[in-house]
Amino acid sequence: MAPQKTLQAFLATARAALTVPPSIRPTPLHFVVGNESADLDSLCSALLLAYFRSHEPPHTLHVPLCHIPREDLALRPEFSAVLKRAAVTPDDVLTLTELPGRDTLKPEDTRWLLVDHNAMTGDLNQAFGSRVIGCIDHHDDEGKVPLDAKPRVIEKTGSCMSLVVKQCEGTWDALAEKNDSPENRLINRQLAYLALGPLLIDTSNLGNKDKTTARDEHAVAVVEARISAVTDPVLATTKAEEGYYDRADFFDEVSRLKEDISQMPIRDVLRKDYKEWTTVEDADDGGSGLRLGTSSAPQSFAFLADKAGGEGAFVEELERWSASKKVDVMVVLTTHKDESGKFIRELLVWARTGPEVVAAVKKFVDAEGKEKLGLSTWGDGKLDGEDGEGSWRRCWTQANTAKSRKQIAPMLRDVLKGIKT
Ligand SMILES: [Mn+2]
Repeated sequence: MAPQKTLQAFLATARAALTVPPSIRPTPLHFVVGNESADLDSLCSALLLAYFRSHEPPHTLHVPLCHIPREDLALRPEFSAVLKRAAVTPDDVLTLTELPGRDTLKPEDTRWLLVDHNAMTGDLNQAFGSRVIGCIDHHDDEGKVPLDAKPRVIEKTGSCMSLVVKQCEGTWDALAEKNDSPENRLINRQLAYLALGPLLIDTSNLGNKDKTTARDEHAVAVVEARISAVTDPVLATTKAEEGYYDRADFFDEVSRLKEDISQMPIRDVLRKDYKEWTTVEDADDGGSGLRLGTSSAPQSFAFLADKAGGEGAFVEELERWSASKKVDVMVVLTTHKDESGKFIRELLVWARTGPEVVAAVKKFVDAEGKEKLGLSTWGDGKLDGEDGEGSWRRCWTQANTAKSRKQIAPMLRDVLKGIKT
């Protein structure tokens, strides 16, 4: 096994593979990419999996790609904070902006590993959907990745990172055993922080019983052992490197950054954690599938309405966003804690493009939503609205806080699939 690179050196190698003339680029070129919401889990899972796949036989370079344009990295200060612990900056990572154009990067010269999703979406799917060779994911299986793909890991865990750690554990142990120098320990401590960020965020510091699994707990134990293995103050340039570690402190730091949307305009809040599906394959290629858009926000609707300048102004912002994304159904899912510290979920669903879509969404509410999700009208219906038969919007408080986008999006996809287009 080749000696371990720092994450920064690894990313420089990956960048070089994208920027060299096509004639000397490794072929096929392997990529690891997370889902389009590009949350901490997707971003860090792609980095860590690409790193270890590149370090284990047959030492095929895997390029980790953030599934967003470079400018969108600025919406994710929590990612920058975790990267800092791994001694890299957002300038070091690779985004869609650095992906060479189709004129020089032929789909047949690429291979793609998906993390934190199991069906490629968006522009990448248009170009490279047929070049997916495996996945590691914790969402519902959409049946797109061939059953004999390797790896093909789909398992319910709080964080996809837990499955990535499981997958890489053997290689990581072997590399660490082979070189026990202080320098190498420091590299492994930096990589451990990369894993720890999403592990703690996705499980609320292992405190959310609805999400946390034994795999998540195991992964945290694995990476914390690597963090506490560094005690050499000579190499340290920061308090974190000196060996100081407190799980709650780290969790607080990252979650505070993730939840701070005070400086963000509403459009950026909707953009920061956005995921979209179409009901028909390749529908964005001029087909006639229905489009479902979903934004998750880490603050309440009251906060968002206040930020926008009132409920009416918030609905206008949402209208603009939904129109720009051309979605048939727009969903906003919020999470926050109330004054007593109780965890609250709220849900807004807006069927926008005609009576059939409205009927399907009402069916979801009556048949599944009300009972399974425990929906009750939000704010005396101040965010509700309809426009003839073609548009219908409702906002609720969601009593069943165990159901997140992971469960709600597939429910909505199911009712929308029933519509002939
Ligand atoms: Mn995830």
